[in-house]
Amino acid sequence: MFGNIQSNLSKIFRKLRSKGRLTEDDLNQGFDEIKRVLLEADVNYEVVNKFIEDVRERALGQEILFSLNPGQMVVKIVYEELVDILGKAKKEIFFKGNPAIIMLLGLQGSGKTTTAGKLAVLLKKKNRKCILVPADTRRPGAVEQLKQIAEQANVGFYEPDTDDPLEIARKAPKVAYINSYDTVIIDTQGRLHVDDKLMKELKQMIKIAKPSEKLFVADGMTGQDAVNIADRFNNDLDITGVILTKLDGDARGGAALSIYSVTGKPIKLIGVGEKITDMEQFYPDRIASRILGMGDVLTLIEKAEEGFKEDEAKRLEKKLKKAQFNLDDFLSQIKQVKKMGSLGSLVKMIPGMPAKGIENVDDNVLVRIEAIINSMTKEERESPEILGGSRRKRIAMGSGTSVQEINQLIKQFDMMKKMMKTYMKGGKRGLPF
Ligand SMILES: Nc1nc2c(ncn2[C@@H]2O[C@H](COP(=O)(O)OP(=O)(O)OP(=O)(O)O)[C@@H](O)[C@H]2O)c(=O)[nH]1
Ligand SMILES: [Mg+2]
Repeated sequence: MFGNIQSNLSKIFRKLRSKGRLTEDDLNQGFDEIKRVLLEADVNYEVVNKFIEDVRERALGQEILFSLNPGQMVVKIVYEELVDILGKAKKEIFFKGNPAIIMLLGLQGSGKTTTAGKLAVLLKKKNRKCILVPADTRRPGAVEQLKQIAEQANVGFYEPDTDDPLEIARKAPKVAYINSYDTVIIDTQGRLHVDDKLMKELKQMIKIAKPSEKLFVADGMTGQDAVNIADRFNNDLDITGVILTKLDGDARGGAALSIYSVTGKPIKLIGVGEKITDMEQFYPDRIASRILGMGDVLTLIEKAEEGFKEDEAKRLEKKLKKAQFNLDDFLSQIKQVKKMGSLGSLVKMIPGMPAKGIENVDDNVLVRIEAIINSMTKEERESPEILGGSRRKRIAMGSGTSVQEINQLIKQFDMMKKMMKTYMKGGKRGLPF
């Protein structure tokens, strides 16, 4: 997620931090570079301009030029301003009425139907009883697609007896109520472009169904286009929030960074993969830290908690905090990660792990890491610093790997530990700079 923007920004910050003192020229040059990176990521032009002006004003106003660590100060300001334009705080899905109605809106292929299933899975965890309603009756196969997704999510499905979306919007809530569903998720039709006919139909549906949430589903890969369309939907239909999909790919970040500032409507959830469980709450602070390349220990811990037994997660969290992290933890974490699927995305959240290239960590590599660690004694796993040449040779023999691979593993482990220490020193929200 946001790999390019992340690596470009860290280059700029590294440069700024490498200077003991910063002149006004240094700062202005830094801001120009940040501006370029944001524009390259397809962030809306006006949003970028305002962002840079806000950062500049704060930076120059805070006597940054004389502060002890000016580079760090700049990063802190950029981080806080990023959190602001991303929407400040997380926003929950809002439920009103029985059943509560959630409508998913958006262009063709943005991910509405997939999102309907993901949302139902997410809400099930909050004890909501969902029924999926197909109001997209025009595209062949659309009803069937949603039906299969409902089966997969193991939630209710409304079988329409008409092709008229308005009729469906009228009947489905009643059927849901009779069958004790408390949440109705309506999947609507997408069009290639925004057109008046679509808007008119959606407006009528909204009038009939009275949804408490009108969520605009936007393709996170598309940058400013998504923002313009969101703006149009918002003007016509007064959307209540946004779901950004496909952030697992190489989304440049433009949509995520602009959509709240342009529409005033918060991003509530993000889609991070094709699987039905690949949806997350959107946390502006966590995304900002991810964009700044800090890794995302918080999200990692939260994900881990779902997969781990509760006490195992607590133990890990404690260790993470103290940065007492040994090779056993490294291994058990990798094993848990394996269970949780989507390895690439999880590993990327570990602080210090480079965003690029890590996607290539495949199961084969994991098996070898596991073999290496299993060939170590208990003492060696707890204190890897005792691993001298002869021990490494023995472990290589025992695990069927090579000394180089062991060297590499230890190097990665050391790097991760070091990054965690730095990160944790500043508290959970601190900056590792
Ligand atoms: N990688 C990834 N793919 C996604 C995500 N969300 C949706 N997709 C994919 O995007 C494609 C389109 O998704 P749909 O849910 O069918 O989109 P839609 O908005 O319902 O499309 P129409 O019904 O044609 O308007 C599918 O191949 C999905 O698997 C996501 O978060 N990540
Ligand atoms: Mg669809």
